[in-house]
Amino acid sequence: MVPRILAGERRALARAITLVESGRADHRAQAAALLEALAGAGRQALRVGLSGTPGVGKSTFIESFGLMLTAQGLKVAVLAVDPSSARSGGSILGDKTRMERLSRDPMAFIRPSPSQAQLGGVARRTREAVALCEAAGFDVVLIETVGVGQSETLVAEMTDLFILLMAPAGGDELQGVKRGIMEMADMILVNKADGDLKPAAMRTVSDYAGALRLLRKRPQDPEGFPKALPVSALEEQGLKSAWDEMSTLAAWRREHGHFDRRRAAQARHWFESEVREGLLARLHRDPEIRAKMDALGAAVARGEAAPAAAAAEMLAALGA
Ligand SMILES: Nc1nc2c(ncn2[C@@H]2O[C@H](COP(=O)(O)OP(=O)(O)O)[C@@H](O)[C@H]2O)c(=O)[nH]1
Ligand SMILES: [Mg+2]
Repeated sequence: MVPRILAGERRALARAITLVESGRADHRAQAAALLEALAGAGRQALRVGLSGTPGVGKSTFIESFGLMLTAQGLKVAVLAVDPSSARSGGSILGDKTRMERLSRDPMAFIRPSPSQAQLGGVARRTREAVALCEAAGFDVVLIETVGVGQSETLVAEMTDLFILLMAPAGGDELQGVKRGIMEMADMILVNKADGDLKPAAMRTVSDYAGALRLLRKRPQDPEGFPKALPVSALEEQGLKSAWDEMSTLAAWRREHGHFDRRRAAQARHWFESEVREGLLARLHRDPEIRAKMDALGAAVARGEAAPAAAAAEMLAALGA
């Protein structure tokens, strides 16, 4: 599998992603070995996170932005983090039809999100899918997420650039964007800057530009960043400028060490959450440990053991 992935074979890549998505213990071991073997190639893509509320135009944007990139000779992979898909099951089909041209582009690879309810599992399979796409030689990996719950933080924590896609707002309201999300954004793109919506979009751009200036200056941003820019995914306007700004920002961060520092911190975070999840999995799976948990839990409930002492005994049994 390794040489075929390194050669950029899409079927091998798709199968490898299916492997990392599996929860089976033997598949986990195979996936870990595969990722280890591929890491040696040392390939790196620009990882771009894209978030925005449903209907803002994420799928339309990814299609036209992706096609603009492949036209420049760049290989583009698209992954999705969609914690709602397990419940609604609806967004995958819509995205596929909306990204029809990009999905037929030989320079592009699109992987719809699997139905998986648990956010922790989504994080792991996405991080691993990103690593697989990088090994397969993609230049840009776009990770789309719906702006709900923790999924934005999760995507921001696995990407080099985090982009917020917004719709034109009426008046001067800032669409109730949470401050935390504004602080995570490396760029705000106001979509639908076309037709009747164009004046509102331009006003919204200056509102966000103002709001971004008021936020604390971050060390990972050069002068003038983060920026707010208008785009039209539908009419394919402003996409090239948006890409130029992303490239400028990424190049500056590379030059000043922020890029590698962010990746190093992310890798460490990834490692720590793997350990945490592995320990939790043992609590749930290992029958001996489960039996001990049940016995100690019952003793605590009966008042025969103190919670802290019982927890210490449990942790000792785990070797922790
Ligand atoms: N006018 C206009 N409409 C757009 C633009 N981008 C997307 N749309 C429309 O907005 C709706 C939602 O788009 P979609 O890409 O599915 O949004 P998503 O839910 O964020 O993925 C669709 O009807 C699109 O045609 C744009 O740039 N301009
Ligand atoms: Mg969509």
